[in-house]
Amino acid sequence: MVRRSVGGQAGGWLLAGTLALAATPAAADPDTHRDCPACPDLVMVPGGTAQIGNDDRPREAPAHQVTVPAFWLGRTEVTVGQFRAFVEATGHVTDDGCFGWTGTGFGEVGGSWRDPGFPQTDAHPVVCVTWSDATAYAEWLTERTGQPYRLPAEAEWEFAVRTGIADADRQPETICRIANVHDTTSDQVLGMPLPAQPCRDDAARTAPVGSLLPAQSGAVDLLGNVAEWTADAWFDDYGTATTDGRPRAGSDPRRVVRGGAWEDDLSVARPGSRVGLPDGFRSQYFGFRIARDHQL
Ligand SMILES: [Ca+2]
Ligand SMILES: [Ca+2]
Repeated sequence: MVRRSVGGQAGGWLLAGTLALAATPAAADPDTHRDCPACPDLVMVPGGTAQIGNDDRPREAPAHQVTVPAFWLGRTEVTVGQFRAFVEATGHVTDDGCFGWTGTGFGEVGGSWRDPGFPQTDAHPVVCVTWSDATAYAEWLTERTGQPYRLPAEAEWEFAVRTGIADADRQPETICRIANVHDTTSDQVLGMPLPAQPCRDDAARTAPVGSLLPAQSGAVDLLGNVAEWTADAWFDDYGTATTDGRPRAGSDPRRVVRGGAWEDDLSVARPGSRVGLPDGFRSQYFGFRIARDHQL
């Protein structure tokens, strides 16, 4: 597979037309790792310090610095095929029902992760899964490999986007190169009463993971495709945020979801956007990716 990346080293963002081309399979990439043949690929997010949050948006304030150790992050969102392997191996029981686009409005569409209301292959990101389903998947990987799998903290997730995707690649006309969002494709096919981005990613709903360009770390689809459950309990702002990349625990049953999805525009599909949903919520727009500490 040919890997191309956007984003870049500090002060050296790669621009459209000068994308780095490296015919390196993911499994052979020195910064890509897999703990078992069927385990998700991991990419290393280099540690460092960055500013996250936004002072001009109450739910994202205050902007603050975080210093995050290097960590492994799932290269892709967990796929239908990967989640099916987990269900078949463990007998994990999921609940049916899912929120999404009914064709005429937003509401309950029935179905389940097996049948979310639109066609998916095993290469698509799994949807209609709860936070509990996601954490159970991570726990299964831990049991299987002996490695401490978990969901990423929201600070880790935002750090990975802000340090791995350049501002130039997150503009209305360029976002479709890196993110499956509500674009001209979904606008034409679905007719949702939502603003669409003025670009084309060729996916009306979910796309096979890795269809678009990766971030500098090699992670794909951080923004868009499916929004991603994180480890954090919901807090209304960043007032009690950690500064070392650890997730926040709390009594609120809502969990933080990041990145926006295939029905979102840049008001949601951007680094700082935070959404809190009950941990049992299932949506055509929500999936997850896994993470683990960097301790090789
Ligand atoms: Ca799209
Ligand atoms: Ca995503």
